[in-house]
Amino acid sequence: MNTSLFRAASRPAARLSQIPATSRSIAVRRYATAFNWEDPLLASELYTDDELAIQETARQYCQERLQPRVLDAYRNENYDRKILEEMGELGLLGASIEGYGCAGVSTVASGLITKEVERVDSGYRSGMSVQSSLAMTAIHEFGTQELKERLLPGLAKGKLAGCFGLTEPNHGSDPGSMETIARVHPTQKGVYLLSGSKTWITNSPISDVLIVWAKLQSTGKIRGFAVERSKCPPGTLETPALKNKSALRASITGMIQLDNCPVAVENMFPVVEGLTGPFTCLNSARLGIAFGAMGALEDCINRARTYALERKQFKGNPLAKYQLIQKKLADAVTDATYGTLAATQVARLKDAGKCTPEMISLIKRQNCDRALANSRILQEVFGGNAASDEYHIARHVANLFVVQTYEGQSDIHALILGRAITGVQAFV
Ligand code: TGC
Ligand code: FAD
Repeated sequence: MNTSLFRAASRPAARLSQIPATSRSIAVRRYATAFNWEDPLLASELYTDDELAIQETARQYCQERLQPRVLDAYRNENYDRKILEEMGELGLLGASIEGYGCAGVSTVASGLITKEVERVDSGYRSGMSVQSSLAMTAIHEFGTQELKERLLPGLAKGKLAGCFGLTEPNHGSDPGSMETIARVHPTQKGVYLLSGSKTWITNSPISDVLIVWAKLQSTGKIRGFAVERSKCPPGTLETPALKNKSALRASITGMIQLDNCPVAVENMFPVVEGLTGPFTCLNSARLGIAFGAMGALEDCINRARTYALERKQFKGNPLAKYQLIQKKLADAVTDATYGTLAATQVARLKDAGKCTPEMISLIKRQNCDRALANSRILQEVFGGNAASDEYHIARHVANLFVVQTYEGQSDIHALILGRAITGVQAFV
């Protein structure tokens, strides 16, 4: 018998009245009087004054400059290239990078920017994320000093546009099997020839700097290249747009086709090898998406609530009076609240050097899944009017399907988590 445990259990417990008043003082329980449905658990109290000011700047730009353009952009599948320059002017591009003309803000502030952009449209957030988290992060983390100094300031200002080519027609969830190759130029010293094709690449048709991940023919190892369009001879680089998308129509998407495209060895990332390179950039972009998806969901909530208060059915009652409608709103508000808090916590951990990729998989998956599921249910509040694009809800629903798919489809993130939980690899 464990006698010490037995003795501890038989010792009389201290009466609460014997505990010093300071330890038990919940003298008067006070509750705030007003519940704020737009920020139910007061996430804003977790942000610094600077972070709140940055969010406000981003929100003002997005509501005043992007929201009025989005319907036309979506209808005509037309991405306005000037948006990158406008964002650059405000310091929204590569915002968490220090130096090179970037703002150097916290990961939380960067997430809040993403949330405000996606509140308008996931496609606008996509264009910004690819420029910032994927193209700029790749150069910042892995490029030579010369590449950083030459390319980052132009990307930060939006004067240069960037993209990130990992996915191929035959390899999406499994980029490790990519077929794009880089071989040493047979006659020119210090030059690689890149051949292969990448597909579903955000920004590729307008990009000046294309980050391309390819296998070295000599070693079979994946390496990253910053391909500069202006340096590619005619016929070696094509970036046709993929038109008639059913979602993400306010962003521009295309292919990257490389046919013995010469790239100087100085444009190859010198140190990083294997999937660690692209996945390091994806960690940053996936964290941004976890915030962004909550912005899109909050816009759906706001619109559905307004509609439910204004639309009357049965004896002149607003839809908002009916319990089934209230439940849809309660579920969505709850998920948006939890998702925002979780993303904030992971962003703080990232700045403290305590974040793991699995944490990011957890919030990318959960926030995208919940944003998609709730937006789809909130769509029902609009009845037939949901079919009109002027109510904006159908656009968010269509977009959120893609957001749940790119940067690792949700089930892929479940398998990443499953591997971390069990120690058993599902991908082999
Ligand atoms: P696995 O064996 O797991 O890993 C291979 C190597 O990579 C390292 N690694 C990571 N490093 C840093 N961060 C991470 N998150 C990492 N995950 C893995 C790992 O340590 C290993 O290193 P080493 O040195 O041992 O070689 O690789 P796997 O082939 O088994 O991978 C499986 C899986 C599912 C994890 C992976 O392939 C995956 O995540 N697939 C999803 C693909 C994806 O996310 N594609 C995104 C394309 S870009 C995009 O969609 C942009 S859209 C943007 C927009 O428009 O907003
Ligand atoms: P697949 O890999 O063929 O997967 C199809 C389905 O099978 C998915 O549901 C997946 O979860 C499931 N599946 C696959 N493997 C497994 C498994 N082992 N176990 C269980 N289920 C599995 N890529 C870039 O590189 N850069 C970009 O800028 C970019 N932008 C994009 C923009 C848009 C609008 C879109 C639609 C895509 C973009 N992508 C980009 C590509 C995106 O990352 C891929 O579509 C995504 O990674 C999924 O790959 P896939 O489409 O080939 O699907």
